[in-house]
Amino acid sequence: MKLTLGFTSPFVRKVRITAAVKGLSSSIELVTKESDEETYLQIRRMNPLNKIPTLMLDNGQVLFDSHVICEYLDSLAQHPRLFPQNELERFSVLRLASLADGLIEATLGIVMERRLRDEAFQLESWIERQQLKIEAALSFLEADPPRLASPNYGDITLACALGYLDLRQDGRWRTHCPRLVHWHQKFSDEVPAYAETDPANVN
Ligand SMILES: N[C@@H](CCC(=O)N[C@@H](CS)C(=O)NCC(=O)O)C(=O)O
Repeated sequence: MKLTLGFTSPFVRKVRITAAVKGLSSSIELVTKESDEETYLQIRRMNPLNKIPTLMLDNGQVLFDSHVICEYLDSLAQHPRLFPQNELERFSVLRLASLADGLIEATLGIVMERRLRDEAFQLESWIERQQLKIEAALSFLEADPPRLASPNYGDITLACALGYLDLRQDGRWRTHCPRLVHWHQKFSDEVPAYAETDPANVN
Protein backbone atom coordinates (compact mmCIF):
# COMPACT_ATOMS: atom_id res chain seq x y z
CA MET A 1 0.00 0.00 0.00
CA LYS A 2 1.07 3.60 -0.59
CA LEU A 3 0.16 6.52 1.65
CA THR A 4 0.49 10.15 0.59
CA LEU A 5 1.54 12.38 3.43
CA GLY A 6 3.05 15.45 4.91
CA PHE A 7 4.78 15.05 8.26
CA THR A 8 2.94 17.85 10.06
CA SER A 9 -0.59 16.74 9.10
CA PRO A 10 -2.51 15.50 12.17
CA PHE A 11 -4.85 13.53 9.90
CA VAL A 12 -1.87 11.68 8.44
CA ARG A 13 -0.49 11.14 11.94
CA LYS A 14 -3.72 9.34 12.92
CA VAL A 15 -3.21 6.92 10.04
CA ARG A 16 0.45 6.32 10.79
CA ILE A 17 -0.24 5.61 14.47
CA THR A 18 -3.13 3.30 13.54
CA ALA A 19 -0.87 1.41 11.13
CA ALA A 20 1.81 1.05 13.80
CA VAL A 21 -0.59 -0.13 16.51
CA LYS A 22 -2.01 -2.69 14.08
CA GLY A 23 1.50 -3.90 13.14
CA LEU A 24 1.05 -2.76 9.53
CA SER A 25 3.67 -0.03 9.16
CA SER A 26 5.98 -2.20 7.06
CA SER A 27 3.15 -2.85 4.57
CA ILE A 28 2.74 0.86 3.84
CA GLU A 29 5.11 2.90 1.69
CA LEU A 30 5.13 6.55 2.74
CA VAL A 31 5.03 8.83 -0.30
CA THR A 32 5.82 12.52 0.12
CA LYS A 33 6.16 15.23 -2.47
CA GLU A 34 9.88 15.21 -1.74
CA SER A 35 10.37 11.43 -1.96
CA ASP A 36 8.42 10.79 -5.20
CA GLU A 37 6.55 13.81 -6.55
CA GLU A 38 5.00 11.99 -9.54
CA THR A 39 3.44 9.17 -7.48
CA TYR A 40 2.45 11.61 -4.73
CA LEU A 41 0.53 13.85 -7.17
CA GLN A 42 -0.93 10.86 -9.03
CA ILE A 43 -2.41 9.32 -5.84
CA ARG A 44 -3.50 12.68 -4.45
CA ARG A 45 -5.38 13.46 -7.68
CA MET A 46 -7.30 10.19 -7.36
CA ASN A 47 -8.92 11.77 -4.31
CA PRO A 48 -11.29 14.37 -5.83
CA LEU A 49 -10.86 16.44 -2.65
CA ASN A 50 -7.10 16.40 -3.35
CA LYS A 51 -6.17 15.97 0.32
CA ILE A 52 -3.72 13.98 2.39
CA PRO A 53 -3.89 11.33 3.70
CA THR A 54 -4.90 9.22 0.69
CA LEU A 55 -4.11 5.50 0.65
CA MET A 56 -3.63 3.43 -2.49
CA LEU A 57 -4.23 -0.25 -1.93
CA ASP A 58 -2.22 -2.95 -3.68
CA ASN A 59 -5.16 -3.53 -6.09
CA GLY A 60 -5.08 0.14 -7.13
CA GLN A 61 -8.20 1.16 -5.18
CA VAL A 62 -7.86 4.49 -3.42
CA LEU A 63 -9.20 5.24 0.09
CA PHE A 64 -9.76 8.57 1.84
CA ASP A 65 -10.28 10.23 4.40
CA SER A 66 -8.36 9.47 7.62
CA HIS A 67 -11.36 7.83 9.33
CA VAL A 68 -12.00 5.53 6.37
CA ILE A 69 -8.32 4.64 6.07
CA CYS A 70 -8.01 3.91 9.81
CA GLU A 71 -11.13 1.77 9.81
CA TYR A 72 -9.83 -0.12 6.78
CA LEU A 73 -6.48 -0.76 8.49
CA ASP A 74 -8.32 -1.88 11.62
CA SER A 75 -10.22 -4.44 9.52
CA LEU A 76 -6.97 -6.04 8.30
CA ALA A 77 -5.94 -7.50 11.65
CA GLN A 78 -8.05 -8.71 14.57
CA HIS A 79 -5.97 -7.35 17.46
CA PRO A 80 -5.99 -4.86 18.97
CA ARG A 81 -9.47 -3.67 17.89
CA LEU A 82 -9.44 0.12 17.45
CA PHE A 83 -13.09 0.37 16.36
CA PRO A 84 -15.13 -1.65 18.89
CA GLN A 85 -17.77 -3.93 17.45
CA ASN A 86 -20.14 -3.49 20.34
CA GLU A 87 -22.58 -0.73 19.21
CA LEU A 88 -22.54 1.40 22.37
CA GLU A 89 -18.75 1.36 22.66
CA ARG A 90 -18.38 1.99 18.93
CA PHE A 91 -20.52 5.14 18.96
CA SER A 92 -18.71 6.47 21.99
CA VAL A 93 -15.36 5.99 20.19
CA LEU A 94 -16.74 7.59 17.00
CA ARG A 95 -18.09 10.57 18.95
CA LEU A 96 -14.73 11.15 20.62
CA ALA A 97 -12.99 10.90 17.24
CA SER A 98 -15.44 13.38 15.66
CA LEU A 99 -14.90 15.86 18.46
CA ALA A 100 -11.13 15.51 18.11
CA ASP A 101 -11.38 15.87 14.31
CA GLY A 102 -13.38 19.07 14.91
CA LEU A 103 -10.61 20.28 17.20
CA ILE A 104 -8.08 19.65 14.44
CA GLU A 105 -10.25 21.37 11.81
CA ALA A 106 -10.70 24.49 13.97
CA THR A 107 -6.94 24.64 14.66
CA LEU A 108 -6.14 24.10 10.98
CA GLY A 109 -8.73 26.73 10.00
CA ILE A 110 -6.87 29.35 12.02
CA VAL A 111 -3.52 28.26 10.57
CA MET A 112 -4.87 28.56 7.02
CA GLU A 113 -6.51 31.94 7.60
CA ARG A 114 -3.25 33.31 8.97
CA ARG A 115 -1.11 31.64 6.32
CA LEU A 116 -3.10 32.20 3.14
CA ARG A 117 -4.54 35.69 3.59
CA ASP A 118 -2.68 38.98 3.75
CA GLU A 119 -2.79 40.25 7.31
CA ALA A 120 -5.09 43.14 6.39
CA PHE A 121 -7.72 40.74 5.05
CA GLN A 122 -7.66 38.15 7.85
CA LEU A 123 -11.10 37.83 9.40
CA GLU A 124 -10.57 38.11 13.17
CA SER A 125 -14.22 37.30 13.92
CA TRP A 126 -13.86 33.99 12.07
CA ILE A 127 -10.58 33.20 13.83
CA GLU A 128 -12.22 33.94 17.21
CA ARG A 129 -15.09 31.63 16.29
CA GLN A 130 -12.65 28.78 15.60
CA GLN A 131 -10.79 29.51 18.84
CA LEU A 132 -14.08 29.35 20.77
CA LYS A 133 -14.70 25.90 19.31
CA ILE A 134 -11.24 24.83 20.44
CA GLU A 135 -11.82 26.16 23.98
CA ALA A 136 -15.29 24.58 24.19
CA ALA A 137 -14.04 21.18 23.00
CA LEU A 138 -11.13 21.29 25.47
CA SER A 139 -13.44 22.22 28.39
CA PHE A 140 -15.79 19.40 27.46
CA LEU A 141 -12.93 16.88 27.39
CA GLU A 142 -11.24 18.25 30.51
CA ALA A 143 -14.47 17.79 32.48
CA ASP A 144 -14.48 14.08 31.71
CA PRO A 145 -11.31 12.82 29.97
CA PRO A 146 -11.56 9.49 28.16
CA ARG A 147 -10.55 6.35 30.06
CA LEU A 148 -7.39 4.93 28.54
CA ALA A 149 -7.84 1.19 28.84
CA SER A 150 -6.52 -0.02 25.52
CA PRO A 151 -6.04 2.92 23.14
CA ASN A 152 -8.77 3.04 20.48
CA TYR A 153 -9.41 5.14 17.34
CA GLY A 154 -10.99 7.95 19.39
CA ASP A 155 -7.94 8.09 21.67
CA ILE A 156 -5.56 8.17 18.70
CA THR A 157 -7.51 11.04 17.12
CA LEU A 158 -7.60 13.02 20.37
CA ALA A 159 -3.86 12.56 20.94
CA CYS A 160 -3.20 13.85 17.40
CA ALA A 161 -5.50 16.84 17.98
CA LEU A 162 -3.65 17.77 21.19
CA GLY A 163 -0.30 17.25 19.45
CA TYR A 164 -1.45 19.60 16.70
CA LEU A 165 -2.34 22.24 19.30
CA ASP A 166 1.16 21.78 20.73
CA LEU A 167 2.58 22.40 17.25
CA ARG A 168 0.39 25.32 16.17
CA GLN A 169 -0.54 27.05 19.41
CA ASP A 170 2.63 26.42 21.44
CA GLY A 171 0.86 24.04 23.82
CA ARG A 172 -1.21 26.84 25.39
CA TRP A 173 -4.03 24.32 26.02
CA ARG A 174 -1.85 22.71 28.70
CA THR A 175 -2.17 25.61 31.16
CA HIS A 176 -5.90 25.09 31.74
CA CYS A 177 -6.34 21.34 31.08
CA PRO A 178 -4.34 19.41 33.74
CA ARG A 179 -6.43 16.24 33.44
CA LEU A 180 -6.03 16.19 29.67
CA VAL A 181 -2.29 16.79 30.05
CA HIS A 182 -2.16 13.69 32.27
CA TRP A 183 -4.23 11.71 29.75
CA HIS A 184 -1.99 12.87 26.88
CA GLN A 185 1.17 11.84 28.74
CA LYS A 186 -0.29 8.42 29.49
CA PHE A 187 -1.25 7.93 25.84
CA SER A 188 2.23 8.95 24.76
CA ASP A 189 3.80 6.48 27.21
CA GLU A 190 1.60 3.62 26.04
CA VAL A 191 1.80 4.21 22.28
CA PRO A 192 5.42 4.54 21.09
CA ALA A 193 4.22 5.47 17.57
CA TYR A 194 2.97 8.75 19.00
CA ALA A 195 6.48 10.03 19.77
CA GLU A 196 7.80 8.43 16.58
CA THR A 197 5.38 10.51 14.49
CA ASP A 198 5.87 13.76 16.42
CA PRO A 199 6.28 16.51 13.77
CA ALA A 200 8.76 18.18 16.11
CA ASN A 201 11.09 15.23 15.49
CA VAL A 202 10.99 15.60 11.69
CA ASN A 203 14.07 17.20 10.20
N1 LIG B 1 -11.28 14.98 6.67
C1 LIG B 1 -9.99 14.75 6.07
C2 LIG B 1 -9.16 16.03 6.23
C3 LIG B 1 -7.81 15.91 5.54
C4 LIG B 1 -7.15 17.29 5.40
O1 LIG B 1 -7.77 18.35 5.59
N2 LIG B 1 -5.87 17.27 5.05
C5 LIG B 1 -5.16 18.51 4.83
C6 LIG B 1 -3.74 18.43 5.39
S1 LIG B 1 -3.76 18.43 7.14
C7 LIG B 1 -5.04 18.76 3.34
O2 LIG B 1 -4.77 17.85 2.58
N3 LIG B 1 -5.24 20.01 2.91
C8 LIG B 1 -5.09 20.38 1.54
C9 LIG B 1 -6.36 20.89 0.96
O3 LIG B 1 -7.37 20.97 1.67
O4 LIG B 1 -6.35 21.22 -0.24
C10 LIG B 1 -9.32 13.55 6.72
O5 LIG B 1 -9.69 13.20 7.85
O6 LIG B 1 -8.47 12.91 6.07
